[in-house]
Amino acid sequence: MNIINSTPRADGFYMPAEWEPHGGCVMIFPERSDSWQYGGYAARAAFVRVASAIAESEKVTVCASEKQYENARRMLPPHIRVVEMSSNDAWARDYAPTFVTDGREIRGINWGFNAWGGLADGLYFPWDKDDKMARKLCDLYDVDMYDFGSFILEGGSIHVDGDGTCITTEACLLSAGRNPNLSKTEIENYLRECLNVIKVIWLKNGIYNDETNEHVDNICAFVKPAEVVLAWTDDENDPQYEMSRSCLEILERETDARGRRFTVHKLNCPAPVTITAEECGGLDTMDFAPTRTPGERLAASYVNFYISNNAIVMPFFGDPADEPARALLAELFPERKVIPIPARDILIGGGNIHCITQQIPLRGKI
Ligand code: KQY
Repeated sequence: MNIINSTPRADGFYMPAEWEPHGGCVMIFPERSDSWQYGGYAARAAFVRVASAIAESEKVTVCASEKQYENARRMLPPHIRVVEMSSNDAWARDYAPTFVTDGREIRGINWGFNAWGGLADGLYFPWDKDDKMARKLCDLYDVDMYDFGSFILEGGSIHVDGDGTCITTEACLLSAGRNPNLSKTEIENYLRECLNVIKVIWLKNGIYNDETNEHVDNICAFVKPAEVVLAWTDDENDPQYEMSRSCLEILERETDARGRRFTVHKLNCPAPVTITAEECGGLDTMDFAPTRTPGERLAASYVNFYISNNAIVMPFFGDPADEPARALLAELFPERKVIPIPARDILIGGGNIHCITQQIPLRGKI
């Protein structure tokens, strides 16, 4: 693996949209007992369902610790590759490489990772194994790498349309624990250079109580250029209402990199999902303190889906809003089948299906 001392923009590489053809997908097997209840048994079963759904149309690699390797190999079907690789947790979206392409070759980007806010408001310490994963994965896939390790960014905090536009949230990218010495303009310049985009749309916020400082991938996602789904609620008494409303107002007055107005599809959230005392009882403490408290609201959103080569792999929450969400995504992606996965056990960890997956663009032209 070579480290490339320029930028994707300078070299004519860009981050493709998620619906463009994939060569594969990376995931990480969940294990830590302060993130995943009851030792992670149910979370691992849910991850296996997600990996199997994605593996119907692209090569999935699951990274597992030495301790979990045999278990992962046994639980995952044989056509899914399992590699032993250490990590601190299981959020491939956030610390696997962001891949870029020039249409012939793919390269990886290594961002700096500090567990969503470092010593300011990060979610665990240490995070050094997570931070090394992008480099290890570039080596594994034999792709050259851009090293922006001094710039803190997680993959879940950006979405691109592959046509010059990136969306993100101020709540996350301007948070005190990420890049406090950089101005908004300087952060935007990183995104332009690294993702090779022309325009960055800044939403103010994301999903209520989202512990990532409100990643964009839980609130808003492109479904095609100039067309997005936005997590929504009609309940004006829900704090999510003002947050989603603010995003809608920004999207309605903005245009994308090509000057197009956005079509916004409201994707209604499930009724507030809270963690039970029984679930909290299955979580180990972190530094002598509980990681969650009974009744705490979890950041449940249907926007956190993954676009595979032939499917939309989406979370279900056992809520009446599941089916309308499935129907909307089926309408928006008529070429793909929608595969719902019961996702409460992933949500308890603090994210969802998009957060635990990272797509790898196809090498070369199709
Ligand atoms: O991308 C994400 N949503 C990751 C959340 C991390 C939560 C750690 N408990």
